[in-house]
Amino acid sequence: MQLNKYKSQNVAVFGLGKTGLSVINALISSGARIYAWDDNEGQIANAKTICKECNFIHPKKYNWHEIGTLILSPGVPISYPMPHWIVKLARSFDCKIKSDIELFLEAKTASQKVIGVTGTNGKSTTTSLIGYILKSAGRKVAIGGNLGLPVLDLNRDAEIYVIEFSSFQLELMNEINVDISVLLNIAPDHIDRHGNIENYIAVKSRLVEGSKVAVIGCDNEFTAEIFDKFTGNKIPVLASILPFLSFQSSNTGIQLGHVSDMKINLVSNAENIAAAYAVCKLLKIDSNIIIDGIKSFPGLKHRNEPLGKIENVLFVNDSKATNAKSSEKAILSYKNIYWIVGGKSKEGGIELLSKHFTRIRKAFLIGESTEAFANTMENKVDYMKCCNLENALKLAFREAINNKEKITILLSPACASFDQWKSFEERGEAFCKMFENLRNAFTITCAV
Ligand code: UMA
Repeated sequence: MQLNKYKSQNVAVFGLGKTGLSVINALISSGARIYAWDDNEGQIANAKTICKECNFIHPKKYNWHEIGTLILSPGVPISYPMPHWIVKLARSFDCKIKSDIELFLEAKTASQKVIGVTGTNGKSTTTSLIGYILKSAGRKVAIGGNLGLPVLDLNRDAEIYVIEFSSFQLELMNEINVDISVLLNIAPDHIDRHGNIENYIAVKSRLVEGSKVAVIGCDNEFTAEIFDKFTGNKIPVLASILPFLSFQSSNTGIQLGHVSDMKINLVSNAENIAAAYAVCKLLKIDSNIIIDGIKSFPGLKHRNEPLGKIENVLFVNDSKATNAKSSEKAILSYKNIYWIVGGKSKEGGIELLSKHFTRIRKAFLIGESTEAFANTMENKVDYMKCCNLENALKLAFREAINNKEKITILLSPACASFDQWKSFEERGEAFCKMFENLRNAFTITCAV
């Protein structure tokens, strides 16, 4: 992306992860002068090797009167629990604070459309599904944002951009202007960053308010309320009527046929599918192309991802389920579940899942949340404390293989991974590897 507005301007960039590096790259090639910093020395050292033209100087030494804008990374807190020191410093000099997505929105042409997707759960899948369908319809599309590729790294020639917005990114933005917004659902998440659920809801609503038309999931009490209050163009999507997904604006409904026609799980993806359908209809994509796209979409890794079977036992990797609401979707997709659960718990723990405990044959508890989750399960569901994922998988498999019934071993932690892993991806990859090893060992044992 060319950021011509910043040619010959002095711009400060704070945070030198994926976002910061993409911002520097775009600004340097647009002729801006960059002053860059990070709290982590290793990140500065890394950035120095990548970007020779940048000034790596501590912000306290900047001549702030000459710096027009500070570009902040989404991981740097702007308000809660308290504004980061760089935020206070920039504000004391009336320096404008912006996000990479604002730079992107300023630079794109008027004919390039932007679809913004947010919500607590399902936003990466919905973003990817919309992109997948649009691509299959022959549209020049680019997808990115919170799901991985920073927006300024996206192909500049796309006709449509599908961007996943996190609450961190939305909080940073002064102005939001997208063609279509998608708000899927809201459940308590990132409360340590936003202070309380009300602030989190307010931040998520900003995408809806900054769009020409909003597609809003109405199965959820928080988002249904946002739908009711929003006075702009809006389309409700209801995923609760299965297998017919109601698309109320046209009152037509879409029929997806039998669940086995699809690669992704219909139960856990109903809302994502309904929202993607609504967006693609708004973009005037033919219904048959949309439905073919939905059916052939392979899904994303770590999201209710079936890995394979060993005898009567199905293994499912849902490592992305970092809160209870997200795990609920996977739990509702199977019966006879051996549930591997736990990690760094979110507010409320797994209390809201108690009503589904009848689907759980046994829980295998891992991580920091073990004692708290054992208390929630006491006298309600059989459980075993396993300490870590490797033990849990071995113990679950040993019991499941001796059972004649069909069993699903489901890793759906309902927790963040940071107590034992670097990320949910690392946790999911480890689970996939353990499954492969188990399958190989099992095949060899059977062959002998
Ligand atoms: N940093 C500081 N001081 C701080 C906080 C961070 O100096 O107080 C520095 C770190 O040392 C590091 C850099 O800031 O060098 C990291 O910036 P960042 O946390 O904003 O991370 P990026 O690498 O830029 O990745 C971000 C998103 N990360 C976060 O929002 C935390 C990525 O989302 C996103 O994929 C990427 O931009 C591209 O858009 C990840 C995420 O975990 C997947 N998102 C959360 C979620 O999905 O729940 C919101």
